[in-house]
Amino acid sequence: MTQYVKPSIPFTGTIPDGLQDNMLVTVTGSVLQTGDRFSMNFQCGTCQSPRADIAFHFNPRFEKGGYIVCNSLQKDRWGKEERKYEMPFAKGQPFEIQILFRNEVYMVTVNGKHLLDYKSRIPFSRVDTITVSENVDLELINFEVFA
Ligand code: 9QG
Repeated sequence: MTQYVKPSIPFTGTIPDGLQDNMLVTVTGSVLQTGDRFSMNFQCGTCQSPRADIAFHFNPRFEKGGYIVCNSLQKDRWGKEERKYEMPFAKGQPFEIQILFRNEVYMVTVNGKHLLDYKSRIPFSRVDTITVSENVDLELINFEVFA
């Protein structure tokens, strides 16, 4: 399985063969009119209590002009946020998010334009699950690995 088609939200899915170097994840969908944020997580399993560690929390927020919060959750605690004050998403509009995983860095492109890089605080080898929460409709989550 290399893709999830029209996954329902909230979504939790296994990353085929786990996160690995040169993997590209493409997520297409649209932002709902409702709500002020959505998030996508690359995490270590699905445990709810204690919460699974989140290697990469990607969290666009539409408040205050719009910005993106990136962070990691380890041992049930959020680390230091990395914020990007830019908002490539719009309520009601479609989007394409591409995340390339390389050398323990998450490289995020939105609608064909590079948005940010996030240096991993948790090794890729521990990451096996993608989740997407609230306020979006998804069309497709696609996984490819480049040689
Ligand atoms: O607010 O910030 C990211 O640093 C927290 C939010 C939290 C994260 C976190 O409450 O929300 O965005 O999984 C969560 O709890 C998400 C939805 C300081």
